[in-house]
Amino acid sequence: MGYRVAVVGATGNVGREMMAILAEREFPCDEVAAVASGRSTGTEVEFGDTGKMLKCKNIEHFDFAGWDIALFAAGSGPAKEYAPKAAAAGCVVIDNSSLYRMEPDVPLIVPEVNPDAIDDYTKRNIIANPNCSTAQLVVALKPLHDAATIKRVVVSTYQSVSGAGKAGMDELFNQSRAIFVGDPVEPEKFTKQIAFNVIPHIDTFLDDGSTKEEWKMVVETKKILDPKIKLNATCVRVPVFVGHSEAVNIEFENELSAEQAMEILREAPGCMLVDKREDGGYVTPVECAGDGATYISRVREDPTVENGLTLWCVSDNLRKGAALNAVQIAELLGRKHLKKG
Ligand code: 11C
Repeated sequence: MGYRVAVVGATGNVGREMMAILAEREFPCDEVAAVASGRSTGTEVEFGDTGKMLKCKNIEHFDFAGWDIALFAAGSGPAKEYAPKAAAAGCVVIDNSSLYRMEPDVPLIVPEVNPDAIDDYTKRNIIANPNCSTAQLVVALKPLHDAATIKRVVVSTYQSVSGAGKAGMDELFNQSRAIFVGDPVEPEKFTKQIAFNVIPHIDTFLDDGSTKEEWKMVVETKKILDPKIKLNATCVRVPVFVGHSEAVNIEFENELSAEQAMEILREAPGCMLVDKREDGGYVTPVECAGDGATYISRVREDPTVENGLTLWCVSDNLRKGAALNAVQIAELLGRKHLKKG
């Protein structure tokens, strides 16, 4: 016997990836429901590449009783309204929005990093999925932290437009075309032109001059990996469709050579080291799109600090940064708690 799984936000970028990944990984589902807003009721979505079409059900009338797991990818508004209802009906919610991540009684999980934190899921019946830029970062940091204890991280991100949903992808496409044909460019989703440009601003501004995306990287890394780690982030939107990249500078308590770090990263769960130290011997977003690993390249010592390393990491933000991590959480939940299948 398998699980009954509802995907909430099934028509969005992340919801569609959730469907694809459930099918690809042969998650033991007896039944899958595609759930969406009233606007999308009746819209058909494919369950992965199986040819099986699911008609979207309206979230307003969906009864979560009898469903084991709900993967929410509908944003904070629907998560606020419907996740507690689903949880109260006995369905475990794995939510991709930022709403519950920092609640002390909601586990925030990256299975390669803090799998045991999932044991607290019963407090609310809600588990949070981290922000995409945090997920890939902590996958890369965890094995290095275990080896030499990280004190401080300085990270600059290069985040693709798919992080801003389908509207972000459409805006990059339409602006690129407009520039080629000489039409005017009018930013809508982003604050400035994104085609052939970079924008040092993701999410809202906070009082200290940082952005909420940068704040999320700080607090989520602390919650998932270690509250003692100091982190400074600059988050930048770049004209890439899928795949977030990060330039990461790390200061350790103890000595760790680049050679030792590469040895560790070669074996670390979720990591794929590609570091040939030659032209093209590194990974870019185009190559990681559609894949689940966090690719790590350009590992080198930083001679300006004691025990410092710098590296480059890239991952598919819709997969490890969102849908894949959520399905991995569901698999972990199944293995540790909701045994079926
Ligand atoms: C972006 N990281 O690239 C964001 C998208 O808190 O889950 C995901 C926002 C979040 O725009």
